[in-house]
This record gives sequence, structure tokens and C-alpha cells, in this order.
Amino acid sequence: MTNHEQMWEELGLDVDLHKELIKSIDHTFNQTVGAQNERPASMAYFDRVLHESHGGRVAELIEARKNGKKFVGTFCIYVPDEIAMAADAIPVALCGGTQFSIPYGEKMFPRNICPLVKSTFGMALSKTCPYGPIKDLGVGETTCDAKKKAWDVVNFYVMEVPQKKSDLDLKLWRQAVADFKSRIEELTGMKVTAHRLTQTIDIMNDKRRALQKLNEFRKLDPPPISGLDALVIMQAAFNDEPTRFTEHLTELNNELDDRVKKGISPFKKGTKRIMISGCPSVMGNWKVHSLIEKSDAAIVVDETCTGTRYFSNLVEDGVADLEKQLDALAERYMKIDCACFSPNNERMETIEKIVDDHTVDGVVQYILQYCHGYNVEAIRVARILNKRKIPNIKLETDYSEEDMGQLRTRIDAFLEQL
Ligand code: BJ8
Repeated sequence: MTNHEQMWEELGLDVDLHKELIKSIDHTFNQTVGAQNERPASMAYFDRVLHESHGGRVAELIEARKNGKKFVGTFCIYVPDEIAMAADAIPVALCGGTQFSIPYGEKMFPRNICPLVKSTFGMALSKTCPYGPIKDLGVGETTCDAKKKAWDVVNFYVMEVPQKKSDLDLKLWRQAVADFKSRIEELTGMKVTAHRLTQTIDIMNDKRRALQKLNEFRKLDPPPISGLDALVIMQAAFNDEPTRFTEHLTELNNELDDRVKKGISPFKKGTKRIMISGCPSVMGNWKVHSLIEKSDAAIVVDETCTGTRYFSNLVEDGVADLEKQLDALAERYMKIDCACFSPNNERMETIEKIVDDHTVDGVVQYILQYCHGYNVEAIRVARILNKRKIPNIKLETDYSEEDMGQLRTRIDAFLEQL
């Protein structure tokens, strides 16, 4: 038995089933991410983060807990990591992106809810999630219906994310941020101070700056990195220790600088430039990105939570007063333009701007099956794109491989049009 297998056994996981899960994820990874050409050498680190997400990273968290840290599992980018970190907790996003666990999720949850929710809970229900047994607190949020009702079932702490963006909503959200701070302080027994918060705001802003720099490279023709690799980096961002992640991303950005000077890219100049817009593609899910880039197009930006929504907008720094820091955090996180908001005018403005900034030739609206928020909002998104004569297509899909042939045909037909 390997060290990791022993660790999984001690955590009460079904070790044999877990081996099958890893085999299935490795298979998908090799068919998609691993099948690319001209990858930057520094991608090896981010590949490793993904591969170690059930091994080395879990061992690291177990060690940190032994040293008194608390581990907080999150499921949405509205949860302010800065606050958890300032109270000496370690926040890690735990959303599932693999088909393997979905049948287990469907044993408890309805089949007709989004695959992200079923995959996430399916991991826990099949005893293949090493994070469940070591989690000190699960933090949910009131975003889409599937998620907010799921928290009820599993009895998680829930942050109240408003549905609109008026001043009153901002007040409510500011209170939710303060309540979250109190809950975390209660969990760890540590007070969030202005000094600690200054440090964690800096850590997270540095991480966002490095991701923004990566995004700048994707504006070039040809971009020095594939959209699929950029997605791998985002998936790693949700799991890795933030300071270490930023250091490695800075290294990668330096390599990209060099590649631009030498004219190295996975794409030829003039390759059709695609924007992905809509639902997040969390770890384990590389399906649509891979299909599009295998069809000789370049994904040059992701207007998703595994893309721009995660790293746009910094938290105002240089604020020394705790209450003002909480204001700044509330304001920054409230700018995230999830389809759970109504009306979501900000997202429409963002999309128009991104299309221009990245010289996008066509937009793929990526909708996870049964995600009603993004699916209905797709009508408005298509309208603004059509008005600007930007070709666009909506792909509604899940995590399975069953519709790959059909998706490929639709993608090819779409790319022909551009
Ligand atoms: S801020 S997108 S991370 S809620 S895809 S589970 S919305 S049914 S993940 Fe999300 Fe926060 Fe919004 Fe982003 Fe529901 Fe849709 Fe599934 Fe989703």
C-alpha cells in the first residue's frame, strides 16, 4: 500500500473505488490536456497540482490541521478567502467536475439538477472525496436553486448572496460578510484583525494580478498558451496554496514572455479566436475546451468563474481600518456578475468589453445542463452579440462523453461560419 493509499484508508475512503476514480480522471486528462502540443514547460507544476489534489495537497492539509489550522471547504467564488485566511483557516474550493461520481450523486439528489452539484456530492456519497472527512466547515451560499437547497440537506453554513445589486442588497451582503467573519472566528478561535486582513488581501490581490497578467497574454495573436492550459491553471488556482500558486504562475508568465519573443505558440497566427462564456469548468472537466481546440480554434478568454469572474477586480488595499476593509471586501465580491443576479446588466457590459479586448471571432456559451440561470441569461447574451454581429452558439452539456460526437459536429459547423 502506498502512503497515499494508507492516508485514504485512514480517512475512511473506499480505496478501491477511489483508485478507479483516479484512473478515470487520468484517462480524461491524458485524452485532453495531455494530448496537446507545444505546452509551456512551466505547465508541469500546474499539472502536478491537479494530480496531487487527492494526494499531496490532502496530506498537506492534514499536517496543517495537526498544527492547529482549520480547513474550510467552499463552493463558490463569492466566499471571501481573505477572511478565512486572516483567521488562520485554509479555504479550498471543492466543486466536482467528473462524470465518475455523478451516479452516486443521483442516488440522493434529483437527476435533473446540474452536473457540478451532482458530481460534487457524488464524491462525498461514494466515499471518494478525501476533503469531506477533514473539513472543519463547509460554506455554501444562496446562489442557484440546486446549490442553495443542497446546503440545507448537508447542513452547511450558508452565506446570503443577494439576488439584485441595489444599495439595500449591498448592505445585506456586507452583513453576510461580517457574519462570515464571526463564524470563522468562532471556528478557529482567532480574531480577524486589520493587520492580518491587510496581509491576506495582499496575498489574494497578488494572485489576481498574476492571473490578470496571464489573461493579457491571451490577447495576443497567436496567444502563447492554449485555452485548455489556461483552464488547468484556473483549476489549480482553486486548490493550491495561494502564495505558492502565485510564485509558479509568475514563473509561467515569464516563460510566456519568452515564448512571445521567440514566436512560440500552440496556434498559427490568424487562428480563430473563441470566447467561452457561462458556467465554470471545474477540475476534471476539460471536455468542451478540448473539443474546440482540437478543431483548430484558440480559446482566448473564459468569461466564467474559472476565468475572468474569478480574477477581475482587486480588493481595495492600503485600508488600515477593519470595518473599512470589510466594506472593501463586500464591494469587490459584489462585483462578481453571476447569472444568479437579476437584472445582470454588469455581465452584459463585461462581455462586450472582453469581446473587444481579446479580439474575439466567436462566442461559445457554455451551459451546464439544468443550469437555468446561465441558460436563460444566454438569450440576453446572444442578443447583445447578435447586435454586434459576433457569431455565437450555445452548447448545453454535462460531464459525460455521450454527446461528444454531436458537440464536435456542432462546433465544427460553428467554426466554419467564422
Ligand atoms: S458565482 S457561477 S461559482 S454560483 S453551474 S452550480 S450556478 S446550476 S457554479 Fe457558480 Fe458561484 Fe455563480 Fe460562479 Fe448552479 Fe449553474 Fe450549476 Fe453553478
